[in-house]
Amino acid sequence: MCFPKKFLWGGAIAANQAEGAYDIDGKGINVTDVSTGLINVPDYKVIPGKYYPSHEAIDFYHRYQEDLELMAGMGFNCFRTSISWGRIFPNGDEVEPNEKGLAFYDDMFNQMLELGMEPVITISHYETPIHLVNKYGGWENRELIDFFVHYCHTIFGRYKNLVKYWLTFNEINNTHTIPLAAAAIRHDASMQTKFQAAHNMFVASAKANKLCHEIIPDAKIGCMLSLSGVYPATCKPEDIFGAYNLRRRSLFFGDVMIRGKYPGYIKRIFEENNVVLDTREEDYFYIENYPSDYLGFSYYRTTTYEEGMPIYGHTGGIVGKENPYLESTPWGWQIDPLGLRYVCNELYDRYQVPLFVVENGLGSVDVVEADGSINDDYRIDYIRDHLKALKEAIKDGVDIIGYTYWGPIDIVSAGTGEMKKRYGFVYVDKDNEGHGTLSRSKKKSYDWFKKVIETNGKYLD
Ligand code: BGP
Repeated sequence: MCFPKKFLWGGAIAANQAEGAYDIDGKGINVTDVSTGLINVPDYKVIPGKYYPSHEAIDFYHRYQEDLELMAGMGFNCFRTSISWGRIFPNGDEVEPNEKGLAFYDDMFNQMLELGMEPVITISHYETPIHLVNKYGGWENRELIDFFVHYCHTIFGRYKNLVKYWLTFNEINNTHTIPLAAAAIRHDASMQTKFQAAHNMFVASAKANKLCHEIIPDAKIGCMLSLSGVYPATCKPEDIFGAYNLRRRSLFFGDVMIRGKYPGYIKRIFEENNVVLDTREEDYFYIENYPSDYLGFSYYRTTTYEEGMPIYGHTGGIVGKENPYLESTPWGWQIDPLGLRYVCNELYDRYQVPLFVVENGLGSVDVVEADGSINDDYRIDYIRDHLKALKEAIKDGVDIIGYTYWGPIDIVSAGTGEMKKRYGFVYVDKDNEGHGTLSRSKKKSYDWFKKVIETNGKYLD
């Protein structure tokens, strides 16, 4: 038993971390354009003269033809990226879309299909127009539901013959930890604001699901959560229950979006924290009747939780106490392949819908040798071990439809804004200060991953 026949093999990026061209062809400014890295406090507007790594990024906007060919060269049969909302509706609240933005993605998706790659498209990957934050207060405001639905209507209609796999909000559960990026609310938003924003996004997502099925009957539309794992730090019952509860802070999002209703445990959290949601009767109708078709998720690492400890999170998920049994990346992300098998089982037991690993990868420091080669054996090891774990999860009976490796070409790190934190099979010559030729070259992992795909995951060692 191995990977299923039509398994989706590919890579994943996001517009804001790759495209650059942040103010070109009518694009508006979005939430990541005003930040130098999501772990930093955002500026809420572009400060003239300040260096923002994502403004040029790797210039995928002008180089995607070459880059997509490199991806197809590894045998990818799918490719995940996002549509930058502000290229289509610069401020987010316009009636008429920006034709240049629409045409850009027309070309890109057509090229993917010509190269044999199914587009997997995130509708909102940390790219809400900043105008919607500054004028309306972001997703806390119900008006955003209509703006989002209008945006979805526009892109579903335009790309209905090109895109069959959609995801609504990237890592929607990061509303708690990276509020501006994930929910377009201020970085210091209250719990009340966060849950209200989440509610409005649930309604918007359900409405998008409905619309998607009406406009593109053969499409699948999923939700997307950050689901790196959490273990109890010890076998002390308080740690075990605390870790369980902490995990439910994330699973809550899946519970609403897939199971279609608010779970009992969250009502208790609302009560204890004086959270009172502003809702309409029809919200629950949409949430219940238009759930996600599949669960897309990111998995990078695991962490541990000890009762009472302060919790924070970043792009890799919740950060707790270090696990003495695991090794870490240079950025302190603990590497745990078995954790991926654990999480796949956990999620499938809970939801019974197809799972799609839409992000998994190793951010590390790469060295270019004198002969130009880059020997990233550590990356090969990371992927090999995670794919082995995924294989085991499939043997356990979990329905996994695909694996898109995060950052198959080096891009700007979402969390830190660095170029030094590289994930790619393809190296991009650019440093943290923005210097470099932007030329692309293959790392050792490129040919290795190609062989993995060629053999549908049989060749790993
Ligand atoms: C996820 C995001 C991605 C991506 C990844 C890696 O949270 O969906 O956008 O960047 O994390 O994080 P980083 O770039 O901070 O290493």
